[in-house]
Amino acid sequence: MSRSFPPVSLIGAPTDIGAGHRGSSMGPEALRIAGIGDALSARGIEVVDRGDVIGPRNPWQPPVDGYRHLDEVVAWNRAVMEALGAEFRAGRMPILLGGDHCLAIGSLSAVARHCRESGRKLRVLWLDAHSDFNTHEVTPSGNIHGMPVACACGLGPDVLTGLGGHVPAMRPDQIRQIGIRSVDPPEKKLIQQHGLDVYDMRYIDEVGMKRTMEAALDGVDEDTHLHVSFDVDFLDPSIAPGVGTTVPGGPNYREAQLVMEMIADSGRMGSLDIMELNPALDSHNATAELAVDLVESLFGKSTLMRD
Ligand code: NNH
Ligand code: MN
Ligand code: MN
Ligand code: MN
Repeated sequence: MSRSFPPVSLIGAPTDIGAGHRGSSMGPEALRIAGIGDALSARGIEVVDRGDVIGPRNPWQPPVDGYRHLDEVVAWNRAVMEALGAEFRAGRMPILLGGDHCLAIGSLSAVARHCRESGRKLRVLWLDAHSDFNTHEVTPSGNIHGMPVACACGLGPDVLTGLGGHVPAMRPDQIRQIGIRSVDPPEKKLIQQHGLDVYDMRYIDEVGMKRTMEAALDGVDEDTHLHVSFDVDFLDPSIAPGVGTTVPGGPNYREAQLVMEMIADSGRMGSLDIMELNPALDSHNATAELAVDLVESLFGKSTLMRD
């Protein structure tokens, strides 16, 4: 099958403001060096690199009231939300190059707003080892990269939950989490209370990745905007060491390719985050190169034999 993709805009957000390890601030440049722009152009996609949004430096302070760097996180997310919003208004597909995963608060706010304004249905695929559903009351770390899904569902400080002007930005039933294998005990309670759909590694091991993705994509139709939030720590650390919080037992190379291919086959991806890549912990940019390889599949590469 041949597909056409809308024009793509790359937007870097070079910060580790919400993480517990320094270094994901170098993620956007590592993805560029791994050739993300050329890889997409080579697939016939019109790509513009908008450069980086800017925000405050990381003061590397301990958490206050369960949040580390809340003011700075707000500033970065506002910048991300505005940059993505401009791309949606221009009819383009934004790819956010993180940066740590707290920046998904800004991208989810922008995507939710785009869907409200265009009357489209929203489906978020959250590819991650972690659920990122913590609140300041229960967080074990104070790191806001563990909180973006909760914030999008209205659990969090007003400055973050209200970023896009509509609280909550989305409902839990619009989200599917895939690859989960590290959830903090009180976070698990919150997930159960809010009915979040989690396809954890146990589920994937039992039913297989194909059926997992069929379930996660069920109900996606031509009116659906699919947002993919790809935390690189989703991948097994044996193939993706360049992240701050590795968790063993993740999807292998072939499973990850299938995830991307099935998303491509849906034809509905409207926006993408590539988050948590940490070049300071990587080996010769291998994790960045793997991320680019997977992004090519997201844009239809590995299904060429099925044309
Ligand atoms: N759950 C932990 C926390 O909230 C770790 C979150 N780390 C992530 N999330 N990388 O994707 O601190
Ligand atoms: Mn994450
Ligand atoms: Mn993670
Ligand atoms: Mn759209």
